[in-house]
Amino acid sequence: MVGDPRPRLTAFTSRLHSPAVAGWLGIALGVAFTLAFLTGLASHLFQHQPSWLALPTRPPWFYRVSQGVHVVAGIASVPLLLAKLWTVYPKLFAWPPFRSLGHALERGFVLLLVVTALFQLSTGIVNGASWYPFGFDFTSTHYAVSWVLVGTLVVHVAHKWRTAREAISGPMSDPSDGALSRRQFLATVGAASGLVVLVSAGQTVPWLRPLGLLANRRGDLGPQGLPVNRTAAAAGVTESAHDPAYRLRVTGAVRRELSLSLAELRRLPRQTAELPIACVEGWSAGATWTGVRLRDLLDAAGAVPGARVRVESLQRGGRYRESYVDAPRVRDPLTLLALDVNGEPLADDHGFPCRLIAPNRPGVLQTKWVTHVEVLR
Ligand SMILES: Nc1nc2c(c(=O)[nH]1)N[C@H]1C(S)=C(S)[C@@H](COP(=O)(O)O)O[C@H]1N2
Ligand SMILES: [Mo]
Repeated sequence: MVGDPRPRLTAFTSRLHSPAVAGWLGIALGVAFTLAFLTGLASHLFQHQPSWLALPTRPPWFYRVSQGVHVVAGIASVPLLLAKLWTVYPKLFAWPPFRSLGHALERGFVLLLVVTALFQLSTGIVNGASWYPFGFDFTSTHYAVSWVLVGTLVVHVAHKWRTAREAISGPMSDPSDGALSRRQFLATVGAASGLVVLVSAGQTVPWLRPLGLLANRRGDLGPQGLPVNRTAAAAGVTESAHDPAYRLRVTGAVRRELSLSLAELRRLPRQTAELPIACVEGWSAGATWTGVRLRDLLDAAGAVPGARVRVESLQRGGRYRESYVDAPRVRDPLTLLALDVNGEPLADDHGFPCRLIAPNRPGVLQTKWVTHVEVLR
């Protein structure tokens, strides 16, 4: 078509580049992104609990489900976003690029939306694979960009609401001329989205484990039927964990400090709790833990009532060598310093000689190789 004077948009002839297809995909993406944002916000608050916010200890599995929804919504969004970008890409070639200041602003917003959406999905997926090819800190950047994405999304939805509603309200029947109809295209994208969820959700949904082709971890693989995040060797604690001089110390706002050897710790009354480890990287697994209740230990030390604690690991460096336990979790009968998992003494990689396990809490805060509990007022 040399010298064709028609505008460039006519070069895109597929009926799939239609407002109705874009509208339906937009709705699906809107739902998925909203779920991912809300559960991501929850995860942020659980990991960086502000002092004014009490986070419930029940149900014990809440964080596990919330984080599972977060990861599944993100994974489901990948085919939806790619399809949506393909549907609307002729618009990227619209000519002239800007008709007015308003139009320039609108295109700027769409560009920001596309870039932040691609950024969130790609950083989330590489985090799930524990792979950090970028130079920035994952959690804080992923969290900050989520606000930009949501802000841009709100503007975009407000702007497109009417057009999309009109586009999807009419019947969507295409002539059966052999080319893919819009219905078939949407069904295919929906199926692709469902399929990637099915083959990856096994990392967090036990009955989908056999299908977990793309699952980054399987909840039942690893020593004692439980995945390992950081091994004892990687944390540099193999020796100190087996040192006969190991003590669990309870200090701080207490009437008498405790210093217990492993043998003494094992002689204390024991309790059992069924609790999951729910890693922020998207895998989770339930286990049966047996050990000493944190509150019993604090009572034995005569801790001040209503105390929080800082739990410290034998691990010398690293971000997750310590964690804080808020007062409701300290008092919760399910919060243990576990010595056994699934009926055996903890494997080195799961935190031997003792690890924290508390209800409704992200995996990053379930500190392994615990040696010190500091009672805070
Ligand atoms: N001391 C210490 N404890 C830690 C970690 C760590 O790096 N160091 N990783 C945490 C993370 S991110 C998770 S998901 C859980 C995993 O526990 P597991 O390896 O026993 O499954 O341990 C947590 N406890
Ligand atoms: Mo984790």
